[in-house]
Amino acid sequence: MAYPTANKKVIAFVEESAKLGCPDNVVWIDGSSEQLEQLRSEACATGEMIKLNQEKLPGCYYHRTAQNDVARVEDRTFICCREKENAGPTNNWMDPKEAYAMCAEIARGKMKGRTMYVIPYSMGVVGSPFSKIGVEVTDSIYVVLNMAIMTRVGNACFEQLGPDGDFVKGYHSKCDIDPEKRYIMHFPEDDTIISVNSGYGGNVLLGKKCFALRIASYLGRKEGWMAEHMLILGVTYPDGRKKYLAAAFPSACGKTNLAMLIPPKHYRDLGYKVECVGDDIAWIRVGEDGRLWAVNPENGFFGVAPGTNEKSNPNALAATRKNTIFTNVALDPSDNTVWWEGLTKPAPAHLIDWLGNEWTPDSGVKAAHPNSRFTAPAVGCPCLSDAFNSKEGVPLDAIVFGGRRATTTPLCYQSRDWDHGVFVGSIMSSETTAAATGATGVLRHDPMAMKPFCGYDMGDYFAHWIEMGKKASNPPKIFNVNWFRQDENGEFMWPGFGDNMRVLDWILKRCENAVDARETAIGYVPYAEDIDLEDIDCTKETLEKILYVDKARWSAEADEIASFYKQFGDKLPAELKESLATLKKNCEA
Ligand code: OXD
Ligand code: MN
Repeated sequence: MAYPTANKKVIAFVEESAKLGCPDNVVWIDGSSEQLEQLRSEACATGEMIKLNQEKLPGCYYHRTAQNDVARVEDRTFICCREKENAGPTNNWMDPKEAYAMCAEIARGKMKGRTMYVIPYSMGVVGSPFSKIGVEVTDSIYVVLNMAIMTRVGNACFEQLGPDGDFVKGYHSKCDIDPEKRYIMHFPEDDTIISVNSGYGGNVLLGKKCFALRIASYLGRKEGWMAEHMLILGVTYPDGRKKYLAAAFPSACGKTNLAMLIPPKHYRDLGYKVECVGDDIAWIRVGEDGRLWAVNPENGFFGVAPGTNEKSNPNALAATRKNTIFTNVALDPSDNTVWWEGLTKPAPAHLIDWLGNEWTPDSGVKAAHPNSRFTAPAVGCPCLSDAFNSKEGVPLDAIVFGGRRATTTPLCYQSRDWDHGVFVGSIMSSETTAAATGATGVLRHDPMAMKPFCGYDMGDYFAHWIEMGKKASNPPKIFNVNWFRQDENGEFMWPGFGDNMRVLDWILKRCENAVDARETAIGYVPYAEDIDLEDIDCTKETLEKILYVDKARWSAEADEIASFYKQFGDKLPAELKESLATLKKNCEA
């Protein structure tokens, strides 16, 4: 057979994969629109995808996953490094030999009767010093078509790889979508990922969480850079200056909304603009200028559909109107379009829900799955930054951490310095969401929003963060935000969405030393009068409340952090221990 690459390692990987899965055919994805169009037709012919109304939603398709396969499976996700200790206390671990043998057993022959597709893809702009190449083999057309949106796919990747370049190997097989045999396995020491028995995006689009976070975080530590679960956005000022920030939030906590924020009217009238560089993942390096530079390695948005609407995120909605794949949302049979909770009010009178059942507003169930998704090309986003395709990335002025916290954490605070900022990231906790299987709304620690995505020992990861601060002579300032504070009646106290611009404005002013702040037990908190409250549904009194630092609560939080930290043992950097001791002391003062 003639191969589209002379890279022997790629050929060997594809041949071994075919030997294992025993597909009827092997098809190499070249990235051409003809080939992708052919695959769309095939997927529609078999019912794997449904073609939507091409006038209202040109290039858009619909897909349902199996009912038992709708979110990331953190309990079945493993880091398979040789020493268990190196996976750390927050990851599941399996011995690589055992894991390879188990996966081979599960996957053997499961591609029989199917085609195996070989997807060469680049995370990052092809040819950028940040970018890295992966090859995913899969028996799913849905995966091919999603990867073609989420990454840069095609033969140019082989050109970049050359005859003996290295790449990340990804083996995906749907097998029987058996939840008992579903495994998402990472072999960071071998640049390898194996995913079996799932068809849900986060488990099978191997460029995303598996490569761009779990494997990349491991590579980043080895090579001196960072892979983070962060959006990247740019703010353009009325005088044309641009500032960039990266922000880490746990899954389904509004990263896509923040990344595509539309500023309140009076900011727009003055000429402020927010542009999106990325909504989920940032790869960050130290530049020659001593600043941290970030790129978004992805090429599309795999966003949570419910809640996305003309008001909450018109930019994301616009991005989904063309060339998008919708998964597990509801179908509107009246015009063959899609619907999800929150898209319009009231809901349509009749839909087909994500399970394929007839649905009416009084059915008593959700029409779209809470973790239903759109896979939309980044180019379709009206506020996409010019820097999106930049090979160098963008210089960061600020790093922001945030979780979903009903109490305790104020709307915003700034760390005292880089090391204290690493502490602030490490103590993030948030209520769980539908993005992963398991109970939702449970408060859990999620340091830097990386708990499910760090490919090695999290204690070493904290140390790597401290190290990066030393390497950067001019690092970004670090902040924490919480859009989710609730009052006694469980109502959100901050309106969020576009109004979050007011907090970003304060953050960026702090980066220029253009505004004062109150020094508190936890760091620098805004004075209420420094947050712009023009035309907002939030009073100064409410703002004072959500900026209040309750020392008693923080003292209890400090005890909680101490018990969370115990699991890291000697790996916990001294800088973090010191910050914790300072917090406790400040709360008692
Ligand atoms: C995602 C997630 O899909 O974090 O981005 O689950
Ligand atoms: Mn994410």
